[in-house]
Parts: sequence; C-alpha cells; structure tokens
Amino acid sequence: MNLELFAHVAEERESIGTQAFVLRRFALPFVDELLPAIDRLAQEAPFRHMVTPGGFTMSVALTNCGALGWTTDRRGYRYTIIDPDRGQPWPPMPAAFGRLARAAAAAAGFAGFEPDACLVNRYVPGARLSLHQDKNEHDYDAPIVSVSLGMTAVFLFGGHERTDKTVKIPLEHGDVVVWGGEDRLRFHGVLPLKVRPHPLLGSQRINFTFRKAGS
Ligand code: MD3
Ligand code: FE
Repeated sequence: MNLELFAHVAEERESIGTQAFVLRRFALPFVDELLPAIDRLAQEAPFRHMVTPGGFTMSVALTNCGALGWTTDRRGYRYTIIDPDRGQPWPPMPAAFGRLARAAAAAAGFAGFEPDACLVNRYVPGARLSLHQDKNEHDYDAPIVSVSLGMTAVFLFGGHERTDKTVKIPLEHGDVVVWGGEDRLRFHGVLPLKVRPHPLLGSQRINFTFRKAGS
C-alpha cells in the first residue's frame, strides 16, 4: 500500500493509515495534570535503561504504570504485574492518564478503550528506537494510544514487513496518535532525537503509550 495516499490532513484528525490517526495537540489541555503525574510516577518507579534479549542496553529509559508493565531483559520481552527493579506492583495509572487515553481513543473511533498498561518512554538527545512491532499484547484488536510531550521526534511508520518503506512523521509536544485495526502491527520506530530543547521539558521527550496488554 502506498502510505502517502493517507498522509493528508483530514480536518483535525490526520490519517496516516486506514486506522491510524494523529490528533495534533490533543493532549495540551491535559499537560498541567500529566507533568506532575509523570514526576510522581518517576519518583515511585524510576526510569531505567533495560537490556534487550540481544544484549543491548536501550538508549530510551522507561517505566510503567497500570496493572501491567512492559519489560525486557536477556530472557525476552514481556508484561509483568511486578516491577522487576522494585519487586512491587507498577504504580496505578493516574486518573488524568486514563481520561486522556479514553478521550483520544474515542476521538479516533475506538470507543470503550480500557487500557491496563501504560509504558512511559524518556528520550534524551541521541536516544532512538529501532524499527519494531508491538506484539507482546494479548489482544491485537484493542488500539494503542501514544502521547508525545517535550522535544519533537521523528517517528517512522512502516508496513507489515521490516523492509517496507517508511514515512517520517514529526511528533510534537501534545500530539496523540491512535493505532488500531490493520495498522496495529505495523513496524515503527523513532529516529535519534535531535537537540532542540523544549520550553517546558528541556532536552527530553516523554512518550507514553496506553495498551490493553492482558486478556
Ligand atoms: C504503531 N514508542 O513504546 S509511540 C513503543 O515514540 C514505541 O516512544 C514510540 O514504539 C515512542 O513501543 C512510538 C507510537 C506507537 C506505539 C505503538 C504502535 C506507534 C505504533 C503500534 C503499532 C503501530
Ligand atoms: Fe512500539
């Protein structure tokens, strides 16, 4: 499929696939609640650099909230109830996170989304995420909602094969992307973050993704 066919702006909801939508600045009204909630989360369950099964330490630091959290180590990728670093459950999802996730999903046509996991990624200049698919969730029918804050990143949106052509989509402070249906398993990644400090967050980018990981 020619992705460029979808790379147009349809009013406020920009389609980048048949079931993938960029909601530009959708999260801005929530930012005053989101930033303190992220600070509290990071105090309780600090951002950390995990190791991939291949033995590489991720340049992106991550933490989680909600009933399930995504982790990786030499044994593989998985969702866990317990934070392996703290030996305790992941912190609960802040109320403002849940409200934003449900509102964004509904705006993209996925009413009734109830995420049980929120993966929070932190990028500093140079950090990147290589092309991958999100396949550790139980139910591919539920969408994924992604919220970007801070420095702008270039997101790579590919196809169903690793070698498929990718399109570059800049994701700015407040942008929300919702991916579902046939777009849910597309390869995607993030180019190395460039230094362009953000007035509120400085030289970092925070991305959080809401998922339905369990059954
Ligand atoms: C497209 N995070 O955590 S969010 C990830 O900006 C991840 O931190 C990136 O990819 C980030 O797994 C991109 C957007 C995203 C999330 C899940 C997707 C895009 C997706 C699942 C399917 C297709
Ligand atoms: Fe991903």
